[in-house]
Amino acid sequence: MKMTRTRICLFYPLLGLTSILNAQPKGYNYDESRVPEYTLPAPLVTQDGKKVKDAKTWEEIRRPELLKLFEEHVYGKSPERPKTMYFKVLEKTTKALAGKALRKQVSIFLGPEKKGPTMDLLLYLPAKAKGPVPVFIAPNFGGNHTIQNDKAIKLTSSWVRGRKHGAETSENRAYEAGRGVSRSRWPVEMIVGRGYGLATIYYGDIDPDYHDGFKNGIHPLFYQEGQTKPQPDEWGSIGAWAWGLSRGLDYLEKDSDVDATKVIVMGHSRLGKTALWTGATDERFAIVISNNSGCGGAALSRRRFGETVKRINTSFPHWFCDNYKKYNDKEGDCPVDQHQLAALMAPRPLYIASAEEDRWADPHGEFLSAKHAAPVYELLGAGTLPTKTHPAIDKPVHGRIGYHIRSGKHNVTAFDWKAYLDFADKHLPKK
Ligand code: GTR
Repeated sequence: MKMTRTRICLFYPLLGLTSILNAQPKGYNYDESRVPEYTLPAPLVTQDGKKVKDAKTWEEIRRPELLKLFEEHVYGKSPERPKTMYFKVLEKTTKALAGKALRKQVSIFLGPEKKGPTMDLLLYLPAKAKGPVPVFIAPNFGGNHTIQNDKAIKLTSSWVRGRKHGAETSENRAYEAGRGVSRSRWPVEMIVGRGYGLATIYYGDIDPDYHDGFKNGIHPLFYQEGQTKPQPDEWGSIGAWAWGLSRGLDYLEKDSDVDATKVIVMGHSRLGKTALWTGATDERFAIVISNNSGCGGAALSRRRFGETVKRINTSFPHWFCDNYKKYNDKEGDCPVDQHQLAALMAPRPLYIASAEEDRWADPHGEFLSAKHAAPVYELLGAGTLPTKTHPAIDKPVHGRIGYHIRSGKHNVTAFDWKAYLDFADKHLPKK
């Protein structure tokens, strides 16, 4: 699949001019005419060169091959679910949001026998629900208490982003002043009003987001005798956060207020990359949503538009597995690209969303991943992405693959959530 600059240029003018005016890190390419020529690895050709012509070959041969390649070269292998897991209900169902929602909080011990880090899951459910409901699960950046101005939400005792790294000082503890600071990204009333639950976990409870050589967080719990850091093909932080989301689903499966066959994983930015890897590794998730996930998420790496593999591996050396660093400035040598990650969601509904001014994340590269994953959906008879060209700004397109490019910046807004709820309604109809 050879892509040329000329072909891609045809789509790009739709993205509008306003983005040109926005500040982006310097020294990176934001000019579509300078996107290098590249050849995308084919989702539907096996490693030994055979064309995949039926669902069985996809499911039994090609999908496992691709998953393994992403494990070995991009995100690293993650361990199995611990044999014994322990959930502690901190708070039983209580009325919240002026009676519109029910709230629960549960501690999930991530290691066996109550060892290792503990992750707190906050769950809001529609108060009027008559039975188990579909639930969105999405990780948060600042602690569960940042998503709502709700005094009852437990503060995290894990490292908190933006605070001092390293030593365990009181400065690193979560703080009251953070309560509700991210609420614009979490329209809980709208979500429960539409009949869905919302579960969130704080990503720092699983693995703090700074590079300490993997001494803290969940990784050490799984080291072999004498091991001090993950092997080059073992999980980094994104792998750990994704693994934590699967542990969140392990809890949701046990909660009789939740329809665990209808759990939707959603994430923004680095947590959008995480949501995609979660959906790829754990097929229990019914729908996967990537919001502005960019490089190492939905955006095609070979385009080198905005953030590059080298830059991401340099700024965030802990996010991916060490093998991924081999592809710094050598994206074309990587056996996979991100459209194949998107294809790993098939036949489940997948939503990729971009923001017009988020050029660092390469909105067009995010769209192209959706487009080049579509043939796998079509082969499986699962539907498709119902457009070949980049949709207009603020005009969501909802097939089995959904896509929108929202006006504005790198963020999660009510517009995004409304589109996700509409998409979920389409694919998970209420009885
Ligand atoms: C940026 C990073 C992006 C994106 C974002 C975020 O600094 O370059 O890949 O993930 O952070 O997660 O907020």
